[in-house]
Amino acid sequence: MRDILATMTIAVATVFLSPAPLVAADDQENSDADRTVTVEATDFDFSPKKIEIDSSTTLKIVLVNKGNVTHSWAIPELDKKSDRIQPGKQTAITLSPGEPGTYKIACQVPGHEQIGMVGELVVTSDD
Ligand SMILES: [Cu+2]
Repeated sequence: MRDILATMTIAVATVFLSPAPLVAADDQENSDADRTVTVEATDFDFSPKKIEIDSSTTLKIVLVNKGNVTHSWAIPELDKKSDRIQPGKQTAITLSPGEPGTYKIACQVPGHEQIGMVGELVVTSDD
């Protein structure tokens, strides 16, 4: 019994002392992504603007708002959009494009796309 308790204590301690950052519930939900890309939103641009993936890839986008106004990251053609987030906040979305092609990325806050807050997701065939 003592040994079991000791083992459990070590296991719990390991979880808490793990150097990996604690992830939010959203991240755990989407932990099956093949690739994670952190996109910084500024006023009024994305970095990176262009993302290239293979059509079999499940992509997770972590959007970090480094600007001074609300921003989002969306691919209307794939019906995928992040939450609109305040300056200093971040959010995540996961997508599996499937079909090769070039998809337009845009911030969906009114007016931002029109002043160039756009990007491109290039999905290449994996065969
Ligand atoms: Cu924006």
